[in-house]
Amino acid sequence: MVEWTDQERTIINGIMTSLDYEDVGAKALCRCLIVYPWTQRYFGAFGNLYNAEAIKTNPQIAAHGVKILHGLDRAYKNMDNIKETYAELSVLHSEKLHVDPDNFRLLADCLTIVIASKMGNAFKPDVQAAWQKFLSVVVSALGRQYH
Ligand code: HNI
Repeated sequence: MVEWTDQERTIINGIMTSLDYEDVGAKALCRCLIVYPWTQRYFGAFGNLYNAEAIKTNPQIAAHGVKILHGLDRAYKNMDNIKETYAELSVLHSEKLHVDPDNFRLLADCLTIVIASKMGNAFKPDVQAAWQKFLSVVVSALGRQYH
């Protein structure tokens, strides 16, 4: 099981509670779809993804970005049991959606970039370390049902 120090918990709590879900969720998913265009293949039913502008102004993508952050919320509220918390979501992504699990890491990195750019100087190395540890556990838990 993953161990969290008080400092890590405080940092993750600080980021999650100050997160603007609408803004960050949309920006992170858009960035993922633009930077790694093969991730668009899973969103064929989401309308126009023709170019970066279309992706950034697509309301279905923005709404889905928020949904993903609500998914992240579950991990943050169950820090000591992230694997179990994500068991169902992992099955959904593997068996129903057939999302390549490598893409979880890509989206997690986009999320980190968006948050870092919003936090600026406050995104210090120890903050980044705790945040990336949290996302690594999320990525691993989401990929768990693939093995
Ligand atoms: Ni993901 C649906 C959470 C990464 C493609 N995804 C969901 C839902 C949640 C969620 C929550 C809604 C489930 C439901 O309806 O019961 N996804 C997460 C989280 C991450 C993630 C927390 C990583 C941090 N998803 C990804 C990635 C892709 C992805 C990387 C593809 C590149 N997800 C999808 C698709 C759906 C989805 C596709 C279904 C969308 C729909 O509504 O049809």
